[in-house]
Amino acid sequence: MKYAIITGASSGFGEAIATELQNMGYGLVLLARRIDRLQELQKKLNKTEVYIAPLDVRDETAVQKCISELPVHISANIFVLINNAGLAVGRGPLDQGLSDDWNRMLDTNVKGLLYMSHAVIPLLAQHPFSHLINLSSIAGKEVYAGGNVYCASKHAVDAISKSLRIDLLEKQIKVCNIAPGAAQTEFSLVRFKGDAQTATQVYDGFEPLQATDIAQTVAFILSRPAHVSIADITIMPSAQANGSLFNRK
Ligand code: NDP
Ligand code: 8X3
Repeated sequence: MKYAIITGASSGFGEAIATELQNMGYGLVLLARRIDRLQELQKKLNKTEVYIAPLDVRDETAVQKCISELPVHISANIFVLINNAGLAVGRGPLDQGLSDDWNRMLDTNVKGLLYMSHAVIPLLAQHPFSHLINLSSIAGKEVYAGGNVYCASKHAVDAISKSLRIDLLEKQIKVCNIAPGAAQTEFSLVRFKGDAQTATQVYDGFEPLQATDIAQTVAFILSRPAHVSIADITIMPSAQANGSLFNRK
């Protein structure tokens, strides 16, 4: 069986991708900090083998330990890494921002993605035409008001995806960068630190993407023939033109 590792599988895109990949016949390695959420998901995903482990991707030692402790039948068959774990914390002018928020975003979105990639690439390299998929954002393509550090972190993901495509060319690992626009998950609730009203207002007056839209995009990427590499996908709600322009009714 082919296995896929998904970070940030306890919610939103990661959870939806896990469901989609189960339906495609993959075994799953699901990682996130909230192990109770992963246990619930493991119960639901009963059509395949699901290995779960608590992991904070910001902890380099924990990342290395987690990957090195995978059972051999899984570690020998890793065909997909989805670097999905990430978050925005706060939104506003830089001079009014908090360094703790910046550190959480940069440590998770950039350094966590590097730690995971470094640990898993040797496993992917055992299988020609395996996939490394990074969740960047429309915020990795352009900046918007108040987005400063989050946008910087996702621009970094975009740059790392491009660099990995060069670094992994000879290893025959396909690298894809996905850049979604506004999607209704727990993302805004996290960004606004539990303020549900402000989080809901983000999606006022238009139909946002759902996590399943991203999961179906991942399924499309993974189902291309070996000679086809989907390098970069920007996917937005129909009511979104760029990082900051929405057609709200
Ligand atoms: P959610 O908040 O619903 O999910 C985020 C996931 O990341 C959770 O499973 C969370 O798990 C995990 N996570 C956060 N920090 C860590 C950490 N330190 N270690 C391990 N896991 C962590 O948001 P989305 O599903 O929307 O976001 C998924 C990705 O997509 C993120 O990278 C986000 O930046 C990106 N994105 C989101 C968009 C949107 O509009 N929703 C648009 C474009 C990109 P736990 O808390 O259990 O650790
Ligand atoms: C999440 C989408 O527009 O808030 O990456 O940056 S946005």
